Amino acid sequence: MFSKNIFICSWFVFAGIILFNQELVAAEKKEKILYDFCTNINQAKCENTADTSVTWKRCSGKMKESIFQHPPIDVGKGPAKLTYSGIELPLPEKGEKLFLKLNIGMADARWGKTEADGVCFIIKINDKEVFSKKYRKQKWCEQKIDLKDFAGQKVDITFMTDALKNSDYDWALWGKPRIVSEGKK
Ligand SMILES: [Ca+2]
Repeated sequence: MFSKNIFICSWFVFAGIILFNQELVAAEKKEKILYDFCTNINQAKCENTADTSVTWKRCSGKMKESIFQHPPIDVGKGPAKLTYSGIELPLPEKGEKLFLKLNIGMADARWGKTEADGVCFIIKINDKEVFSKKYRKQKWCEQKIDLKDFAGQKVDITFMTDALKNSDYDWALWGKPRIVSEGKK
């Protein structure tokens, strides 16, 4: 009887894992990428930065295609800026929604005794701030910004990193930034 119960329990766990994985696959399928910021970086205007480039740096050991954006070494110069102009956002079809999706994180590095304080990640759309977060972890943090207020418009999108009090190890990453529609399979 005991071994029979173990067999039944194992079967339910196995079935649960299968169903869970199927849901993950379905969730992935729902996302349709409309604009990839890494691919189109040559279209963007880059200002006031120590270094901005597309990269595959690690964050908590996990690599993602990313935009590396280091603010100026001299914090008095203000934030680094990367502006994509004239992006045409479609009107979503019934049952769909538009989002700007990405991960933020600081690239892996041994900081030692430094006073590294991270950066403030900022996104503006047509000069309106739609995202702002101070962050210093070497760990991906997923973000999802609803673009419903901008659907059907031609927009300028600016990614900014502010050094805060110092620029030590301000190895800021925008992981896989992209505009997507979600909702339909
Ligand atoms: Ca900093």
